[in-house]
Amino acid sequence: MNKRVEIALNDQIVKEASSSQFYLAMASWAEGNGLNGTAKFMYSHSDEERFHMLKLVKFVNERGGKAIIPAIDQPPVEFENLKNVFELLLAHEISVTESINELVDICLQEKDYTTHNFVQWYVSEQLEEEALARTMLDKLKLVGNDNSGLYMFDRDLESTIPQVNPMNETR
Ligand code: OFO
Repeated sequence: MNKRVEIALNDQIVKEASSSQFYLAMASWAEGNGLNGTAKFMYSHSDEERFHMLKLVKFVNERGGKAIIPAIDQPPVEFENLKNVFELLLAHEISVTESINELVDICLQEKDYTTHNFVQWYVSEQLEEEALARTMLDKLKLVGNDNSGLYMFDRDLESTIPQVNPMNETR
């Protein structure tokens, strides 16, 4: 496997693993604050990110590279409020999209079209995740500080959770 592509894929493994831990921290915070819908959504999102990481690990190893399982910085323990959680989620997803775009660029520069093809899955995934985060934030802006609105937002989130367990997805 092309060395530069391998390094970029391993960097992406770190980002996906960090995303998983970040959303796990959000899930745990939400659970501790009685926001059960948000907690379920974030637990599920954390699982999805772990799946994104695993998909990269397997791809690197199957193509003759060496996947490195990274240590991860501790995510925050406390969040200001629900809006803050979704603001951080959107900012995080935007930074992951930038790094996926960087990865696409490296694949093209190195003429690694197989990896380029593989990475397209992540390009679409980021598009969906950013759109979802923006929708959530728009809703939260409408709700403001209204407690009954926040209650309904949290309750509605339960039905937004993907029904399919990403860990069972095949590529
Ligand atoms: Fe891995 O999809 Fe977002 O971060």
